[in-house]
Amino acid sequence: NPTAHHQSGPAHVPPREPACHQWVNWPMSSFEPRPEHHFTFGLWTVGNTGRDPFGHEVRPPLDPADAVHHLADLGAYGVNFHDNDLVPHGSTSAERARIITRFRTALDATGLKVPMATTNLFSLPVFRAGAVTANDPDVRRFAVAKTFDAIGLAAELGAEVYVMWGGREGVEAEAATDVRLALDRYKEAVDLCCEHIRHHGYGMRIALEPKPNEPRGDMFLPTVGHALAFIGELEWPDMVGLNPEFAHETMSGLNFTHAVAQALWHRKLFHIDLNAQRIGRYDQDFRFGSEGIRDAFHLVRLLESSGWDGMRHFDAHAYRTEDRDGVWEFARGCMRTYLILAEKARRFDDDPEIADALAVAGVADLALPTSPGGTGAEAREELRRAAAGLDEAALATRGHGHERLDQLVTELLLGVR
Ligand code: GLT
Ligand code: MN
Ligand code: MN
Repeated sequence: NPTAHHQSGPAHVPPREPACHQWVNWPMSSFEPRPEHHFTFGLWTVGNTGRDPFGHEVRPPLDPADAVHHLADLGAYGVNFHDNDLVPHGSTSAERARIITRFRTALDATGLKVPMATTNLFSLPVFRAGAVTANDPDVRRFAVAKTFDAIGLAAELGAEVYVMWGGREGVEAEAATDVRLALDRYKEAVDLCCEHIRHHGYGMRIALEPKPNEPRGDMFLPTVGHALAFIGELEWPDMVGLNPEFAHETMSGLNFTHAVAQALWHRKLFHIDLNAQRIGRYDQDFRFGSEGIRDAFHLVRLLESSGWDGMRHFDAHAYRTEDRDGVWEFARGCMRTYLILAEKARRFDDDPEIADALAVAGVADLALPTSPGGTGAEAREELRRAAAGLDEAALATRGHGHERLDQLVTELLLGVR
């Protein structure tokens, strides 16, 4: 009787049972990161102090040498940095030398490498209206000179890839820039860096990193596609490629795997930033695979099946909820998820039912040329004749089995295959 129950008052409501969680004790598997997997992290990633636009730091700064030792213990291959992650802005040359010696000692002790380095062209107030695309030529000269110094530091520590992320290249007040001129200046800066690298014989390649917005309202070179087109206008296009980031293409609502595939197709994938991101949000830089696990799977499958021999770099950071232990859980999680997905990708290729579904979908037929005779007049005539003999209605009505194929992907990822 609900009325009686109501009248009996809260004192008679039985106390809530404590929630009981009986988790399976998952056995330790073989997904142990090792240097040969080529996993790398930035000093700014594991060293992220949890500061955000609304809140202060929640973790103390991480000493670069400590970062090196921890990453090596976790099985990473390398560590990357911005000039000022390692050598704080304004350091004297004596301080610079001392810092580098200490860092190099840690690298030598652990065998960790520095495959990539970059310049911080976004934190200093001087870059508030842009760095290499600022309207003020003095700011641009300051930015390019800082980049030359950072390239020198990168070379000193053996980096082979130099990343250019234009964090402040962009605008909020549209009338305050001229995009065509800004691109002239962007090109000028990249050309200057290429000449600088060539002059010193550093043998380094430059990887441009696109991002649509944040911290600027609109940023120049917003997507992989924009950057690929831009490279064609450079003085040394062969020296310049892409460093696409999972979160950045996803922020644009684009398919990151397709962006990476196209960069590979143009032979322009020089480096990659792995993390996780939900569409329509701020730049989240979450642990790899923590969002969009299917997208992460397709990406790993692409990288692994394409024979990508570059770095698997995680440009991500631990949640702000975490202490130092949580940071190392985060780093380990990025690498383990990658390895688990690589294993799933191999299983995908070995699964007979999936092979059958792929055959029904005709995926392998995409490798067959549309015009086997080429593009000449005779071949075009042949193509016409072949098309004329086709049964359009039969082609139009058949199903392609994508539902079954896609469900098989889901079941593989959910661990029931
Ligand atoms: C910064 C940015 C990243 C870039 C880094 C390289 S710095 O953390 O959010 O996407 O890759 O400059
Ligand atoms: Mn990011
Ligand atoms: Mn990045």
